[in-house]
Amino acid sequence: MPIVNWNAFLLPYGQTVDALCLKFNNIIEEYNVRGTPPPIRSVTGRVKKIGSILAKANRKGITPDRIKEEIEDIAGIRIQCPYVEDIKKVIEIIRRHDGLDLKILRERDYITNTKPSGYRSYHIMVRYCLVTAEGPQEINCEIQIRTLAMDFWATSEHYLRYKYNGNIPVELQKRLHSAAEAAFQLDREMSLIREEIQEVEKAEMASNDLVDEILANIQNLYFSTGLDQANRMNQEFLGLFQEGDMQKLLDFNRRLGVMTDLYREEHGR
Ligand code: 0O2
Repeated sequence: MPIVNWNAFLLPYGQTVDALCLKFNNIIEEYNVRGTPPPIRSVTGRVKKIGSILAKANRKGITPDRIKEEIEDIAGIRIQCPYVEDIKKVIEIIRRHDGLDLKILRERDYITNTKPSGYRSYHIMVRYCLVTAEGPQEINCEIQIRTLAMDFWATSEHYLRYKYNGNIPVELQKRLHSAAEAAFQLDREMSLIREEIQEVEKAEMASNDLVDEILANIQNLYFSTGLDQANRMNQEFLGLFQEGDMQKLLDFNRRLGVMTDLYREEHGR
């Protein structure tokens, strides 16, 4: 039966996109809390426009009553990874969820098997189990995993494909091919210097965590010993922070802890 109410038809796809975006954003947060650089830089999602659904159905000879079953990317998630190596980590994370809230239907590796256009990306088709008022509903979704460089190339090429109605002029196609090659080289180079960048990233995360901890300890000190002591320590902290010596800040934080503990022991609180 053809779709009559598109809003009602598309609603669970939008909810699936929201649920999956939240899931991957939670994973990013988990890594951040652990102080480990996340393999995901950002997650975006979209529900295919009605016009694109109909055009795809026409192109593939899909009858209106088979759209739900045969167009598997009405819901789509795009995961951008900083480095090529991160793509594998994300694939593993998704595979660990297979059989839980989602089922993996198919995987397509357009990174090893680059498309003739120059397109590189890893696709995982999943069937997501959506919680609805009428009970669980299974919704297909395509997850595209790619690096930032691959993503930049693919979105630009997609615009050009749209502009030229699928027939990109040969000269422009050649330039796109060399741009794809440049993106590939960029990913390789970035992978080679990745460890050095991540060391700095980790140090920055640790330093931010330490500052949060110090400020919380100064606040504790204020509650235990009063304003004067807390003010003095706050001034000292600001001076040390400007110096930017991590070891001095660590020592200072330890001192703060000891001061609060001592005061509490002496005053029995
Ligand atoms: P949109 O507008 O991005 O949603 P198949 O499963 O083989 O019968 P399908 O579904 O076209 O056919 O699968 P394929 O080839 O894996 O493509 C799925 C999606 O990957 C596309 O969806 C694009 O988003 C993206 N993609 C695939 N090839 C290219 C490419 O050469 N360039 C760009 N920029 N993206 C590509 P849609 O529905 O084609 O488009």
